[in-house]
Amino acid sequence: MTDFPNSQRLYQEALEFIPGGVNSPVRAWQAVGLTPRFIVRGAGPHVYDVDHHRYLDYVASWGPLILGHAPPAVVAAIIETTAQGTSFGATTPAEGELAQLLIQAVPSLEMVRLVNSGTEACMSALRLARAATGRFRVIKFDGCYHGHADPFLVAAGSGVLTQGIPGSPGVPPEIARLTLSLPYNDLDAVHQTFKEYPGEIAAIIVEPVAGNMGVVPPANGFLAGLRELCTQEGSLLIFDEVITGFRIAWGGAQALYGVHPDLTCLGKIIGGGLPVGAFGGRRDLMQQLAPIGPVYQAGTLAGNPIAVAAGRAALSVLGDPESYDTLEKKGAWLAAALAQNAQRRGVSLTINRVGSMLTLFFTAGPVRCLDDAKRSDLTRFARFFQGMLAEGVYLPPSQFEAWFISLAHTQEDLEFTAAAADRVWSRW
Ligand code: KE4
Repeated sequence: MTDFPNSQRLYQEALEFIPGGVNSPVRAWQAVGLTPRFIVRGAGPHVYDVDHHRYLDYVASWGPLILGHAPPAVVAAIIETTAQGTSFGATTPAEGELAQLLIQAVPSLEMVRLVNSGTEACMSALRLARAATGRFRVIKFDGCYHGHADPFLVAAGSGVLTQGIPGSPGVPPEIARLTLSLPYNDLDAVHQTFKEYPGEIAAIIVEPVAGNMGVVPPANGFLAGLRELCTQEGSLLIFDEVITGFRIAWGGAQALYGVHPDLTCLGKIIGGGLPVGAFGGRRDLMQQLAPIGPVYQAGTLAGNPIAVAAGRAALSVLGDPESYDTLEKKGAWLAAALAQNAQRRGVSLTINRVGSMLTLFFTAGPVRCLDDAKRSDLTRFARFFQGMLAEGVYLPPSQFEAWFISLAHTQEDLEFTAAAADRVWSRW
């Protein structure tokens, strides 16, 4: 797995035409110090690079591919739909069918609108929450990612309760300071913030299981506490379920934990690997959207027939009641085997897992928030990534991301993964 001349050549070429040679920063593999492998094919649990190496894939396109790569039902739906035309810019029967499926599955959804990405979903949900409440401040949590719209590219202020500062050049300070970024799982900080800004907070947006600082589950009572505070303060609770939606349960985190938000953002799995996002929730809120309401939101390819067909096909396979029990068993087995091998080899790590999403943090832990996650040994993480790649296992190239297990990963694949990790750690 160390010979990859074509990836090296293609990367040098790509650097000429695309910033960093990639269309999304994490794909540049900067955190692991290797040339990114150019992937040309996926099949089941595997991806193949341009130098003909095969890898067991735990990136899963950052979450969408819960069925594995190129599942036959999804491929067939895409081919069949494409033959009828690729886009009409008009409403289609399939959009309504996908909307109804999402509403039936996700407990708090009464209405839903399709968009093209998770970023659009979260950006639109926040605009709607601000319009509906007439307030403009928003609470988010350090280490949670809600796409790259300005209000979310905010670093936590110097003090826990202070206003946000731009997390990227180009984000106006006027926008950033309306965002208050607090420690994840810290309900007291949320309580204090509402006291600091009474009547000013439009919404709390939260990943109900964090995936973007690595996997960090909600502490007992955290989500219920957010729900209670929003209700009593007249603010809206937004669950960003772009990762967790249909990943950790058919109805997402809100079904698993029994806490219902006012608005939900979806993406990834609901597009079956094609660009689909969605946001939805209470009917009284969603009916404030154009064209029936004053809150503007739109999209040329929103509800695209091919993307909708891929999403519907994927969800129809995933809807088998056995799916989540199977995914839970796969996740539990792999986490236990990795933990056992790490302990045997004297490697200090913390494994956080919810269902088929997990992260190995190279720190003694526990990891309950971004500050905990940042204690991870990033050099050890990079060595582990490089070692696993050489063993034929393709992990997310960042300590602060999640591994995703699919229904295509067999028990043999999981055993291979645990054995590969053991071989890597045996050389430390
Ligand atoms: P997109 O705009 O990338 O479709 O979705 C943004 C988004 C929103 N909310 C959550 C919880 C998310 O995880 C994401 C996107 N996730 C990242 C990685 N965890 C996508 C990978 C990338 O940026 O290339």
